[in-house]
Amino acid sequence: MHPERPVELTAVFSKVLIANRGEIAVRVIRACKELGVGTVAVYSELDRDALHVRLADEAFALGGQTAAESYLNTEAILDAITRSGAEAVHPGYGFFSENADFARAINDMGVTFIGPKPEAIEVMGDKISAREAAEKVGVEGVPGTTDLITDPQQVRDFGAEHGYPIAIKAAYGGGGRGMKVVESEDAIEAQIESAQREALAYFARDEIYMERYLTKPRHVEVQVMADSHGTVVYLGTRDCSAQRRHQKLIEEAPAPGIADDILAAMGADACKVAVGCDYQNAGTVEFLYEDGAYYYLEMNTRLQVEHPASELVCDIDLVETQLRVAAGEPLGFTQDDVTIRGHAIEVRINAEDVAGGAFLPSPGPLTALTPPDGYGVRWDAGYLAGDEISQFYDNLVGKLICWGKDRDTAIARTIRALEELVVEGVATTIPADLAILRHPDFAAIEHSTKWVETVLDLTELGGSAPAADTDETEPKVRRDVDVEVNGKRFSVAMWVPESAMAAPSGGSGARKAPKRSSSGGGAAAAGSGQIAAPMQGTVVKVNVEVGDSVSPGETVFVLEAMKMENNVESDVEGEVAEVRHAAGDSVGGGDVIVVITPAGA
Ligand code: MV4
Repeated sequence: MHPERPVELTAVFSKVLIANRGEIAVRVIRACKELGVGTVAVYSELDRDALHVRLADEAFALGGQTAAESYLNTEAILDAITRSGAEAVHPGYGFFSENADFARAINDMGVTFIGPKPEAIEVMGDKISAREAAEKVGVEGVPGTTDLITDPQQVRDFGAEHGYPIAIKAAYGGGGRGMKVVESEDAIEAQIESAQREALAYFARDEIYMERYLTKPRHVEVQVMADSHGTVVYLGTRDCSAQRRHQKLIEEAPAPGIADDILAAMGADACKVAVGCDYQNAGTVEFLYEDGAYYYLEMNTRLQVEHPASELVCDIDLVETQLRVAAGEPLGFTQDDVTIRGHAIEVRINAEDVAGGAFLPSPGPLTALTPPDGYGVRWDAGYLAGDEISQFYDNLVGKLICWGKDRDTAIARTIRALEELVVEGVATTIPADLAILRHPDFAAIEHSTKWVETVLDLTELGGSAPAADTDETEPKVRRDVDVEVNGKRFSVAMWVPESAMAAPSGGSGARKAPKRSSSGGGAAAAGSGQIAAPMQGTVVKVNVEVGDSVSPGETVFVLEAMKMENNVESDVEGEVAEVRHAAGDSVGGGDVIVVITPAGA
């Protein structure tokens, strides 16, 4: 769909530096190559041989292993830009993509930041000014206030007027951290305290504000694109409601089951917000959608992970367009030229072990990786077979994006392609992805942002092939299995690699494993009063003292783990006999924190 635009054979830039790694660096490098643009990769010590480095024309070492030492090392990246002579920098997503200071530093060097102006990044950088920017152009958020909460009375007053539940959010937060739900008046103080503590821990600022809490919203977002000549368009919508703990699992475009006039109004509102902050380049305006109404949430001032879903239904290469508008080209089309055709589904394949619904990181070598193909199938990955997923970075292995003439076709195709995809050496989220795609609620669009965590049962999931390891040096363990021969049962002994005992090995796909407790190794059985940490983490607060009476379901301590605060509850009625850990202690999964003597024991 590029009407009247002649194919531009002149390179938009002579050379672009990609300040990122993995899948998105590869995506940008490919787009540059197609435009005849030279590519410069940067890499950490661990990424010396990574795919993005292999594909780029040139590569500069940043040194370091962790993200902070490498891809977030401003000085090293600015130095690579200077030394490479790159004319422009693409930040990808994450890392420096939404850092106004970084964008400004690049612009000050006379180099183009492929993204919005620093001022737009700043306005959208905190939720309160982002909300005010939208209100200024008449786009409404969830009913609430942009005033900071300084007194619990403000929340009481808001509750009296709008009712409960109320969401308390971190003003300078993101990714759902620092958001707490107040179900009733008596929980106000505790939730304020908890929201502030989480906000302070993650964002080093504890300002909070409030909104009405929507109990079953869908996450619907609008892709926008703006050139430097005042043209702003939206390139359809996406639904990203299939998520767990703020990690998106599956995204689709367009947002399904929402009337066309509502989607069009949302698109128009997204463009208004973009115009209001003098936006340029690609951006995403997020909304919550519930019961036919939508509410502005925030704007992400970067290209997003899920951008390919929009590309497939709009037939527009978003990265190519980013490069062109950053180089000053006009968009060359208007809103009327944008049409949505069919349906696209993107599945994120992360190196995580979903067994028992745990989603534990599973770094390691990709001993095998065979992507699917066929009609309507796209595979965007940062790795090839033989590459390694490092524990130090995001563990996204790749994204499978499937197009279909309608949503049902796209779902069927995505399932088919996922069943073909072979990933070995690391566990992946494929079993969870399949569970979502095969679920009737997903087919019927009856899911919400809460659905994966509250409705979908992942506890029966097995792992997905941590290793098809036949390494003879690996210790073997004896395992007795029952077999049936001619209708008769025999128990036979097998010697299998130790790693195969941790999770079933073999190909990808959903696989049944013995039901596992999600509370991790060594955790106490229900009702014992031995209240353990469900996973490795840091105790942020212990709510009880020796001698206290507790009832089942009462929060006895708060554990910060996997970037979230988790309330750990008593499983019995009884009296606290021991408190083994205090706030600040690092604890392992299964460590008993509080011992409760059950009543009557
Ligand atoms: C909400 C909400 C319900 N009501 N605000 C979480 C992340 C942050 N960006 C906004 N979030 C939410 N804000 C009100 N007033 C529910 C969520 C929410 C959510 C939003 C989008 C995607 C996934 C989510 C998962 C849980 C909660």
